[in-house]
Amino acid sequence: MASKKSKKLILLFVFFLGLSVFLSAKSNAYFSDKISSTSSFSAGNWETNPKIVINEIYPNPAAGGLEQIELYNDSDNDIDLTDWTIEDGNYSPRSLTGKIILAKSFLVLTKGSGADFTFGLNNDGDILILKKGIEIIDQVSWGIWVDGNLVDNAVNPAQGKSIGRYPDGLDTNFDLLDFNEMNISLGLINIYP
Ligand SMILES: [Ca+2]
Ligand SMILES: [Ca+2]
Ligand SMILES: [Ca+2]
Repeated sequence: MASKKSKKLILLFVFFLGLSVFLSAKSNAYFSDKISSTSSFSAGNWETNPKIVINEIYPNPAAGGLEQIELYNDSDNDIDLTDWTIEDGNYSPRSLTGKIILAKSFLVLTKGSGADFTFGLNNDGDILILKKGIEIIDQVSWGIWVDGNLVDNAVNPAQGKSIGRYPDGLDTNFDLLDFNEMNISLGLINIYP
């Protein structure tokens, strides 16, 4: 009698043990699915986000030159910049609608009335912000521009020189390291100084 009862208890115990293992495995699997799908989603987001960067900045042109900005498309797809904007520290965005940047290619924006932008790139420091809608895709500060973290600002280029990422597209989000003063190469690959 007693052994039958304890057998029953053991069976019951084994049943609940199995049930709890099953449930925890299931919830773990669910949890890990959720985690992995979340992380792959955000990784995917980073991957599929258009990998366009502000690649070279020419704020202090040689006499007679125009300020210019080079964008670089570090993805394998051509990207339509409709609804994209670029702005400097005056935060008056200029539309890039109608422009297309080809895969692994450059797009040069030139200052001038009727040209691509009219804001001035301050020689002693400024910020450039590239946006897709309201989403910031890339931003770069140089010189003395106060962006909350002066330490990582890229250097001011001398007159007639630019600052550019080397290699093209390098983006560690630490402008001082990503950008070097270099000879201008607007529309062309950046050349190490
Ligand atoms: Ca300037
Ligand atoms: Ca900064
Ligand atoms: Ca270049």
